[in-house]
Amino acid sequence: MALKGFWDRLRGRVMPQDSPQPPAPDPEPPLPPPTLPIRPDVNTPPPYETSTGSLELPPTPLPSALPPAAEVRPREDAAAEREALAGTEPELPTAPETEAVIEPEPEPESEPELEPEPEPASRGGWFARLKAGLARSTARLTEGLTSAFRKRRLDDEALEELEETLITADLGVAASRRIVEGFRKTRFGKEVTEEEVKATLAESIAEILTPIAQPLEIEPHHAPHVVLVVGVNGTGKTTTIAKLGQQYRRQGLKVMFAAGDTFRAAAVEQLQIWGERTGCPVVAPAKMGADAAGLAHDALARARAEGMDVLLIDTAGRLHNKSALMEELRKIIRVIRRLEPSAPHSVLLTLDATTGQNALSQVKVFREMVEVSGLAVTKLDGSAKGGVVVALAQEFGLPVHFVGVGEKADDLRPFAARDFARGLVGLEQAAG
Ligand SMILES: Nc1nc2c(ncn2[C@@H]2O[C@H](COP(=O)(O)OP(=O)(O)OP(=O)(O)O)[C@@H](O)[C@H]2O)c(=O)[nH]1
Ligand SMILES: [Mg+2]
Repeated sequence: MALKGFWDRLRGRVMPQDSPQPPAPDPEPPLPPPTLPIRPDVNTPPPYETSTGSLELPPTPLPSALPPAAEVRPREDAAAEREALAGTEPELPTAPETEAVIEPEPEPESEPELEPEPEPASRGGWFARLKAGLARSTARLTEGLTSAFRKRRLDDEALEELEETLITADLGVAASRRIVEGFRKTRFGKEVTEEEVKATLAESIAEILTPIAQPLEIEPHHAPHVVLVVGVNGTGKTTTIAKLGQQYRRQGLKVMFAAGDTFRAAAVEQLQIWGERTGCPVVAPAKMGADAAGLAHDALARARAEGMDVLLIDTAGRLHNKSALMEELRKIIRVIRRLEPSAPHSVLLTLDATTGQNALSQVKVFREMVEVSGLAVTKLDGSAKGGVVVALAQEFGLPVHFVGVGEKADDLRPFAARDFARGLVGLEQAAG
């Protein structure tokens, strides 16, 4: 109960009243035969119930370019199913634990045409989109600056106001202090214009962000490079996988998706639709509630057999408590290491920028569960809290690989520190 309360607080959500504990789950089903059938009927969704009553994050108030991820299982079912996961250590499979199905890889001639990359080689075009995406964060930040710095001397009072503005804009206490101390050292007592303050601010922010702006290097010699994507429900795991699939395919890599969120039919379907759109085969559970670790194991075996360069594994973000989620994620890792001891090669945590400071707690909790190797910060387009990226950089120093500024496959870009910093304070892009 205490853990449950903690988990809900972490998500900053008010959850529906707990359901009574379900009866003990059935013993584990017998193992299926070790070979994986190719199932051409994978597009036929299994019957499932949908409801929209207990979404755990508010819907993003933007036009949806995606199949909604809103369907939620009754909590009782989830709890019962997860009890099995939280139980004693299962035998590691010598054969896959679940029957997985894979969409046949599209014939080359029927492969969906990837849309041409928008604004090819146009860094300026992308910057305009980033800046537009950050507009709400910028507005919040510059509102405070305008009142504090119109043609005035940079004194203690002004610096205090600056610090407050930065904290209000979600940059966090430590980063805000660091920035203000920089101002104190270089500008104290001088007359400053708002533009000068913005330029210096952008430089200070870029300094904090530069060390963590690191691309996610795919190492094709891993064949495949396995990326486990984790995060609280609704933070953008599935969408980010789709966006990454599209990008890597454009780079000429062979990419496979694994629908490891095995408890929601809608989650599996969402990934399958993205697989079709981006031309990435999807390994999906044969039935809802199948073991996620077994599915990941099967997916890795398939990805190897089919010479994939990248395997992106989707995971559930919503479990009835923290220990159940931790157990599931750790089990996935244990089981895929049976096949490939160096996997997963990346553990990507998705964070929803609209949750602001809550993103910091999410990083802490997920790092207790798994070895998070990098972050993707999504929904910067719908957020007034883009400053949280600076707080994340200051507090954890984890690489930020990508930022998401929309729901479409092209709305994910590598994280560029200087551009982000200038966009955040509302300046034009720096030359070079
Ligand atoms: N505006 C905006 N919306 C986004 C972005 N990334 C994801 N979304 C939307 O956020 C919603 C949730 O995204 P999902 O990818 O389904 O999130 P998830 O983490 O897989 O969620 P669960 O499967 O429920 O755990 C979807 O409606 C997405 O279209 C982004 O960068 N910007
Ligand atoms: Mg999902």
